[in-house]
Amino acid sequence: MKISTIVSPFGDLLPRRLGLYALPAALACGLLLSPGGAPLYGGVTTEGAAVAGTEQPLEDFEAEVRQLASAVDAISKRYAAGDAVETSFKELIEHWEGVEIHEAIEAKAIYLYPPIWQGIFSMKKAAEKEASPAEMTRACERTKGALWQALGGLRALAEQPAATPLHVGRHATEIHDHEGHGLGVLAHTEPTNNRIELTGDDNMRYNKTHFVVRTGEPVTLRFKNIGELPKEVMGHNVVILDRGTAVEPFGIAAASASENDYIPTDPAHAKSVLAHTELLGGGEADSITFTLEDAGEYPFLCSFTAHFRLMQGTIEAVAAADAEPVGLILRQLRSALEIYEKGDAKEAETRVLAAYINVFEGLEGDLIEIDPELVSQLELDFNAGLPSLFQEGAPVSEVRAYYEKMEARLQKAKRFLDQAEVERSSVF
Ligand SMILES: [Cu+2]
Repeated sequence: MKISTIVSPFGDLLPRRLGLYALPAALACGLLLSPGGAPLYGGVTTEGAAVAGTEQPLEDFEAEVRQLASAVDAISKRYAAGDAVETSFKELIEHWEGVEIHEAIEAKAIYLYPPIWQGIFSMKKAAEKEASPAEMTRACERTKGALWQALGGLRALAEQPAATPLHVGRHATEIHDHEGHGLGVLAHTEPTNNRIELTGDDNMRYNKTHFVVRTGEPVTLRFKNIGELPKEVMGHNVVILDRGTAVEPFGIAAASASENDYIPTDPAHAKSVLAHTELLGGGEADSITFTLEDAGEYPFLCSFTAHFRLMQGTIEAVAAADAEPVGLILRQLRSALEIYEKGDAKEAETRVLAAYINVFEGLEGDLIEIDPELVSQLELDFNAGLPSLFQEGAPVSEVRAYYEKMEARLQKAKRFLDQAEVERSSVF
């Protein structure tokens, strides 16, 4: 959802690419080209190429990045001259949220997304604390660098769409940074429909490791072994254990139950098994249904010999009230905070991003019509505010204070959404 289409006084009246930013584009070409005419940041040269799944040619994205970069430069200049830049940030954010490349990154390469927000946020922060012009310039360079990198990332996608499985959508599982390092499994939270879709592969990986379901209602779990290897060497299953069961001793005991497809039969371990799929070879699938009566975390694992070391996760059962979207986001953010306190800033960041992509994005559409500024602020919170604090290694008290502000904004969003729901239902 693009904020500028709502906020911009031009609305949809002007074709954005042709009209709205034509002037800054012309200026940008002058500002950003080196004397030889080559783009300073390494522009796109792939002519006529388009990112798989979008109709948008890369040249259009490049033009958009130039316009954004020029807007960033303008802020830097204005700041150095001592002029107020507060409204410029609003415009810059609206500009960024309105361009096509924004949408392409969101849909195709989400790992390119946070650095841009972080850049914009660092500019905003520099202004707020009245930093030196040099510091503002650094923040501006950071933003521009992230924009050009994003363009480069999309170009790479366009050039090898098949070789790099980077497509990241709402049901995405794993995200990577631009060097291809995994940023972790992106499924810590999703609005639950009590349906679990899980795959296992020949690398001994589940595609997801965390699910949220509602207590007291049937859960359907569909599991597929998407590998090619036979069950004898790379069999996978999903075994759901009772709350509090230690995975490691269970997994070790299960290894000696090969005659029973690795489901232990001794009473001590058998009583921990709440449900399990068949043991599957490559290409096979199985579906099971079970109900978790009590709230809490239920471990699951693949019980094939030693697979639990890589293949395990948790199903979190929550009361229906905690399963509504804002409740889910808040729980997820709190878990990010806890993880951060334990020293894993990277994982904390991943959780925040997961809450953003898996849940908040789904609310944006309704919320944007009610309070676009609130949405804009929350976009910043998710993509830059909280992640920046994690990256900086900010004191826990500061992170908590930020979370509390964010929680207040999310509660406000929830009130709006609840109100809208009431009004909607009273129409019918
Ligand atoms: Cu396995």
